[in-house]
Amino acid sequence: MRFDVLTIFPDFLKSPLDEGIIRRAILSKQIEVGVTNIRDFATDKHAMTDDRPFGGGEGMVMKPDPLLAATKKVNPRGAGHVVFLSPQGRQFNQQVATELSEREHLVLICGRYEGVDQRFLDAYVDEEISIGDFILTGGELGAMIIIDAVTRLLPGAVGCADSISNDTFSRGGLKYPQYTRPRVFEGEEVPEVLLSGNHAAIEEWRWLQSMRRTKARRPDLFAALQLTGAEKKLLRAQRIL
Ligand code: 9D3
Repeated sequence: MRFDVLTIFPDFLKSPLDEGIIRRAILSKQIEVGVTNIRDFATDKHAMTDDRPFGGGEGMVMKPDPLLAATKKVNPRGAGHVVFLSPQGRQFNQQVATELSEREHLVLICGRYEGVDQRFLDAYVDEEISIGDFILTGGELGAMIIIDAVTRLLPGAVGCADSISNDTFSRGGLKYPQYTRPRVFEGEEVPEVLLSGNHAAIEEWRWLQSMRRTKARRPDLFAALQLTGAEKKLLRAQRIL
């Protein structure tokens, strides 16, 4: 899979692409990541990528022509899926990550300033994606989040397939609490069941912990769980349901 990021701050992406699973995915050619400086495609002598809004008002707007030239450079046949990172976009989540992971080429366009000329968005952007309801200074970290979440879904990127199928959002509940050595930390013991060697008991304890947590912290996820009759009975016995 190939990602192309268009940005006026290419260095923003450098170090997160050079660590851990993403770095390994690049080295093993699972993914290719191109980072393109939009400023290199500016046409005027000052290499301006933004200008004042028609109609007046605060802030600057990204000019459409440098964005188009940069987009044509990385996506000459228009075959890639072009995403504009924007607070106005559809909200990114695990489902969107899965969907994007089925594409061969993603072009991720990062805005700065107050926005991008609408004529570029209308003609060359397939969809706008927001990473959540908070205000960032630009789309670069959003693009990085998409690269990160999508890459780990690609076959072979994460060590064992198990760690993906056990993910919070694929099973529908939050992760149970985990413990490692030492057995006593600042006077606090590890829950006894985890030392029992009784794997059925451990599995049930973990599932109940997961359900308790999900209900307390993410009532929205808890309400959406598809529970069997036996599971509901267990939850009632524990006063979780
Ligand atoms: C004072 C700024 N704004 C008025 C409320 C508009 C605004 C413009 C540009 C707000 C943020 C930004 C920069 N943000 C992004 O480019 C961005 C973003 C975000 O801010 N939140 C969540 N997802 C994304 S994806 C891109």
